[in-house]
Amino acid sequence: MENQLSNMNRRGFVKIGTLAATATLLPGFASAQTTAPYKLPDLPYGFDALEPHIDAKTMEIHHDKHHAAYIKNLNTALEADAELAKKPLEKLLGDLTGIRDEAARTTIRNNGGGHWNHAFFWETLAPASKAGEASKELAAAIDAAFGSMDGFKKAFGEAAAKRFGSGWAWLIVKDGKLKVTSTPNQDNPAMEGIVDAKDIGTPILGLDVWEHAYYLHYQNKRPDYVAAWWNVLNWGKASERFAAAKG
Ligand code: MN3
Repeated sequence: MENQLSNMNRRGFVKIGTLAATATLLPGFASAQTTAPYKLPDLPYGFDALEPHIDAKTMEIHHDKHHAAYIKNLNTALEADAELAKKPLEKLLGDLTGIRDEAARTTIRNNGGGHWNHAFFWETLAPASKAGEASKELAAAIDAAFGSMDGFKKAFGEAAAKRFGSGWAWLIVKDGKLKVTSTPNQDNPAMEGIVDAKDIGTPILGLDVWEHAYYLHYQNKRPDYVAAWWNVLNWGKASERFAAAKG
């Protein structure tokens, strides 16, 4: 359904050639503001809640400095354009090619993507004691797509390890099926016309593989960070997102 809507609007966009809003493939956030100016959302747990898998200092710098900087830059760009500022972030990111000014488009791509991806990432994590399990439906879809949970973790870990430089590994729903992919920088699976068509879909999980996400504790050992991440993955949230994406 969501995908059909997206295709329909994409055709509409091409046909009428206006800034018509495309359907967003991004789930929203319960506590998020819908339009600018954006504020840094609180973490849903303490900085040290993910220890020893993700250390407190990394979480503090990642949230208070990196995420805060994306928001500041995003707000600055939107202050300069009242029309863009009225659009919800999910719509801006889903229709970046509709932003005519190249500088604004680049800033919103990098910093709007940075804000959205990090807000999504914090909610993707949970203390190990609260990580839970995949719903029956999500577990069955993982088995169908990857053969087993281990098969999924292997595919996801490879996507995370092979992403050269900075970026994200994703589990997305595309055409009703689960798929692993990755994007560079702060791009995400809603950026139609920006990222490769094969990477477009509704995100269920996202893993930040920028060095700032792990370097203090793991240094160059990105695969160790990815392996530890499974311990603090919020399966309840992933299952909710999957149910919503499947409609
Ligand atoms: Mn980050």
